[in-house]
Amino acid sequence: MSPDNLGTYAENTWCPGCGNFAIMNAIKASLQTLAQEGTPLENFVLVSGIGCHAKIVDYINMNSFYSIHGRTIPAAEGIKLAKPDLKVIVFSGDGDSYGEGVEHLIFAAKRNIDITVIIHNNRVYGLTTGQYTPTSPLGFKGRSTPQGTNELPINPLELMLATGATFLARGTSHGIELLKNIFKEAILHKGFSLVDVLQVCVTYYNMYEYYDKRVYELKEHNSGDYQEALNKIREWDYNSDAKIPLGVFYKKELPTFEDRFLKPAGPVISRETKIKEVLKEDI
Ligand SMILES: Cc1ncc(C[n+]2csc(CCOP(=O)(O)OP(=O)(O)O)c2C)c(N)n1
Ligand code: SF4
Ligand SMILES: [Mg+2]
Repeated sequence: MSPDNLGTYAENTWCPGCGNFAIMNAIKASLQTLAQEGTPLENFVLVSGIGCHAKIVDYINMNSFYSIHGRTIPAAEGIKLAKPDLKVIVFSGDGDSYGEGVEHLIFAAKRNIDITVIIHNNRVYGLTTGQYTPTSPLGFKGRSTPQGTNELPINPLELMLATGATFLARGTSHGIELLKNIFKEAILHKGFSLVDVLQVCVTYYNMYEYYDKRVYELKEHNSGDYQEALNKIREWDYNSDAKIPLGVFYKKELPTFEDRFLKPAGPVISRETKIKEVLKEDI
């Protein structure tokens, strides 16, 4: 494991032009910077689900855990609770964590566990060849919906804000400099952080042109104001043709799950002693 060379021997099987390359290059750069600034690479664990996105852990030479579809978050939470000093970074798909595993995402945000979740949100099931996901727009035509979907997408950042996430950001796979900065900030944040990356799947849902025309970077960010963050998050609902804000929407320091769960327990006392104490109080 060396910050200068994080590559592996594994053959890369992503399609040429896939947005996953940008996420991989950005996270490598962020981790290299963090290593130079004093956090050894051994202190990180990368966790992935199942999908095209998940192969990222095969391509980065660091400690990692390949979990199962929809269960990246519980795996990451287990690692964090067993070894709270580790920095745990999850790579998950929109199908993986906004679909099958959404309940885990909600509860991880609710308890503000100190992990970083990076969603490769290509708004399609890439690996299984083009079915719709919770963030596909209304009318999306794919393998399972040849006539177009009849459902509106969810806004995952709105869901995460409502359920208690303390760091929320969005980037795209066409903006690697912004991604590097956001990833680093998300990893350094103490608490549950989620970065929704509009990652383009060139094969099943090529949105490069669409995003390039609409994205803009937020000037003011790092807001800990819930209503302000909500207003920004609602500017684009994953369905409309509105402008798409990128950057950090929300950032707030609050006690984490580990702070509460792992605090030293009081001395163990027997049931008999406890009863005696209670009886004394009654006298
Ligand atoms: C428990 C379980 N359910 C379903 C699948 C089938 N499956 C594998 S990958 C996938 C979807 C992947 O989509 P996403 O998470 O968006 O990742 P992408 O390929 O787009 O990166 C599905 C449904 C599985 N392997 N395991
Ligand atoms: S199918 Fe899509 S997400 Fe999967 S590797 Fe190819 S371009 Fe990337
Ligand atoms: Mg996907």
